[in-house]
Amino acid sequence: MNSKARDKGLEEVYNAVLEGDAEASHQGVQTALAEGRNPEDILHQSLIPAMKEVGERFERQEYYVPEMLIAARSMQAALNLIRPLLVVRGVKAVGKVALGTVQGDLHDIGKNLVGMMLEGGGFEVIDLGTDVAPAKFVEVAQDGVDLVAMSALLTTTMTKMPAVIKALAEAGLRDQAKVMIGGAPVTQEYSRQIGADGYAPDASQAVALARALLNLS
Ligand code: B1M
Repeated sequence: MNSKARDKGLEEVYNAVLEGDAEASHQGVQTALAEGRNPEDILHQSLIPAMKEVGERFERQEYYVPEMLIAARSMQAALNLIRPLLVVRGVKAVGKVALGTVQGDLHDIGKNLVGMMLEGGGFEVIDLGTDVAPAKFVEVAQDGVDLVAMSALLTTTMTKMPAVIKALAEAGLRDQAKVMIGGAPVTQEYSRQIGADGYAPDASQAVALARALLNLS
C-alpha cells in the first residue's frame, strides 16, 4: 500500500514503526483504536507495510541491524495493544498448537502474529519462542498437541524444518500431530518437498489452514 492510500493517523503509525519510535507507535495505535478503527486495518495498512519497508531499506543498505531491531521493538509495542483485541478468551480450545521459530532464527514478529490469530480462532497456543531446537518441538508434541507450527524468516534456517519433521516421525508422533509451516522464504512447494502438511503465506491464512488440517468445519 502506498502512502496515498493511508490516512494521516495510519501514516503516523507507519512512520513511527519505520523510525523505531516505540512510544509514538504505541500512542498512534492507541489513538487509532480510540477513533474506532479496526485493529486488522491498523495491522495491514500500517504495521506490516512498515516492516516491509524496513526490510527493503535493509536490502538497499540504508538500514542496518540496529535500525531493524528498533523498528521491530516499535512494532511489538504496537502489537501489544492490538493483541487483546485479536484474541478471544474463555472459550473451549478447538485444538492445541505448538508454535515456534526454528533453530538459529530469532525473528518472532510474524510468528507472534500467527499465534495471536490462532488464539483468536479458538486454538490453544503453546508458544515455544524463537531458536527452537527440533527436540523441543518433539518434547512439547509428546504432551499431546494437534498441530506443530513452524516459522522461519531466513533461507539459512528454513532448512531446519525437515529436521523437526524427521524428529517427530522418529518419536512416533507424525500421525498424531499435523505440521504447518510459514515465513517469508517458505513456499507451498517447499512444504510439499519436506513432507509438511501445509503452508500458509500469512497469519489469517494460517488460521484457515489449521482449521482445515484438523478437519474443523
Ligand atoms: Co532480519 N532479515 N535478520 N531481523 N529481518 C529479514 C528476514 C531479511 C529478509 C531482511 C532483508 O534482507 N531484506 C533478511 C533475510 C534474508 C534471507 O534469509 N534471504 C534478514 C537478515 C539477513 C537478518 C540477519 C542475518 C541480519 C544480520 O545479522 N546481518 C539477522 C539474523 C538473526 C537471526 O535470526 N539469527 C537478522 C536480524 C533481525 C532483527 C533481530 C534485527 C529483527 C527481528 C526482530 C524480531 O523479530 N523480534 C529483524 C527484522 C525486523 C527483519 C525484517 C526487516 C522484518 C521481519 C518482520 O518482522 N516482518 C525482515 C525483512 C522482511 O521481512 N521484509 C528481515 C513483519 C512480519 C509481520 O512478517 O515475519 O514475514 P513475517 O510474517 C508473516 C508471514 O511470513 C507469515 O505470517 C506473518 C504475518 O502475516 N508467517 C507465517 C510467518 N511465520 C509463519 C508461520 C506460519 C504461517 C505463516 O505457520 C506456522
